[in-house]
Amino acid sequence: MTSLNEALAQTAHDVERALDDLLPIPEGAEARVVEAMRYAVLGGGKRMRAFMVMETAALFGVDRRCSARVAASIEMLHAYSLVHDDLPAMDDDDMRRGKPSTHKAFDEATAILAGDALLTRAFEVLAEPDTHSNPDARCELVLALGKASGAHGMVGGQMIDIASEGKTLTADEIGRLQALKTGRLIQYSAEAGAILGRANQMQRHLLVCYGRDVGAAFQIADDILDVEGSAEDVGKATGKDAAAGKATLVSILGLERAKLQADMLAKQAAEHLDSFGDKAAHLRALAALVVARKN
Ligand code: GRG
Repeated sequence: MTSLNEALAQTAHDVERALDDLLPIPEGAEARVVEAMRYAVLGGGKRMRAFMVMETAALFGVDRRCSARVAASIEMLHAYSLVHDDLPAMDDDDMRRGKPSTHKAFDEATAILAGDALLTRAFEVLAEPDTHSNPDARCELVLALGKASGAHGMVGGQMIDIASEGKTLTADEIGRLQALKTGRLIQYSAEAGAILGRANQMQRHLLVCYGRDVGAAFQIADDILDVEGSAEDVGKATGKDAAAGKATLVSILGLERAKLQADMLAKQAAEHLDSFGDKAAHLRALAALVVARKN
């Protein structure tokens, strides 16, 4: 069995290649938007969502060429959310992944279009026949990603976040906001492998629970990094939540209890994988890494 780090590096390599293939630069003036898309999605990021897709798919012996396409699709959608989130109208961040944000490297209009086109391309890739020979599987992937990323998922969470500025949220309200804003895409990443592998209902449910708990642990770890991490390690400005007076589980529970909560969620996530045996070792290790990470 390869180590988690080797497996993460292999996935990053496979997904990078898939993204490169899936985003060819066209002739003509529209080339600029594809250059911005490539700038936003290639050559950076931990590829955690991609890894979850490929590892959950591997539980069912799915061809890596198919799971790499779904992994590339989720990374496109994730990159769109980061490009739009960094815009002056949203979080107004100049740096992302240790380099200038897309609107800084290009311009705001191009960044908006690049985000839009990454979002659209993500769904297009899922619908293409090379993603799965069974059209039902492709349709289920499109449906699940739509639910996870739209107004009842990530975009809804972002809206709640914006609407909550200056308000005091309860721990439950913060939990819901985060489950939508970041949790749903991470949950989808684990569910996607089950869809690709034509898993039975129980297997799919267990992977959804795993993804949900990893997502919740990830978000608490992100909030802890915003307090404890350095901008150099994290690749973007830190301390933004406190500066914006934003309530997070860290500000409500305190650092120590937030860390305990994240650890508990990571352990619970791993327990959902018991019935998958040794094949799920990397996914269990990922749950632990999510709360121990420094970036
Ligand atoms: C603008 C439509 C729209 C949605 C924005 C997800 C999101 C909603 C915004 C991202 C802002 C943010 C920093 C959220 C905190 C959690 C998060 C998604 C962090 C970035 O994900 P990582 O750490 O990033 O997986 P890498 O760069 O490793 O891919």
